[in-house]
Amino acid sequence: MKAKKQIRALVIHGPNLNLLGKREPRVYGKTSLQRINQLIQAEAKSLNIQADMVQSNHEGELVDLIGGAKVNHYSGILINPAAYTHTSVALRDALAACGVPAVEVHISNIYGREEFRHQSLTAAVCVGQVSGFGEQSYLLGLHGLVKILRNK
Ligand code: CA2
Repeated sequence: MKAKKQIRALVIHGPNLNLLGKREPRVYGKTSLQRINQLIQAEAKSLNIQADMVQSNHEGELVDLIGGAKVNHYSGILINPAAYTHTSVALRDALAACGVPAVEVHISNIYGREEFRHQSLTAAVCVGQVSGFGEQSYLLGLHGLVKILRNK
């Protein structure tokens, strides 16, 4: 019998998420990005999958990471596009074309904030979105992504 290929998830953090835990704790909590990555890594281990984390403040670099996911043998993407959620046709096009499923996550509830955050250009080309559960949004999103990949 052929062994099942291990699921590999690429976790992408968008612009300014490197500031987590250092500024605006009332909106984004006190947890640092490093701690969030540790939590994701622990969850990935319990799900028996591999997860690699990256953060970039640069739109083009994010486009390249998304576009390279499939050739780099990732089975799916978990992404917090941060401010680019609301502005980036380039990220939307990259997600639509990348050939692997993506789940969008947000720490804050973007629908309970300023009106310009209510629109996500990227969510429609993702398989789902999790918003408003703090750092737990990443873990919930990872579970959703893995469920979709296991049912494939
Ligand atoms: O709630 C989220 O996860 C967001 O994606 C965070 C973005 C925001 O633009 C989105 O509307 C919602 C902002 C990320 C910047 O994070 C910071 C963290 C600490 C201090 C300053 C910014």
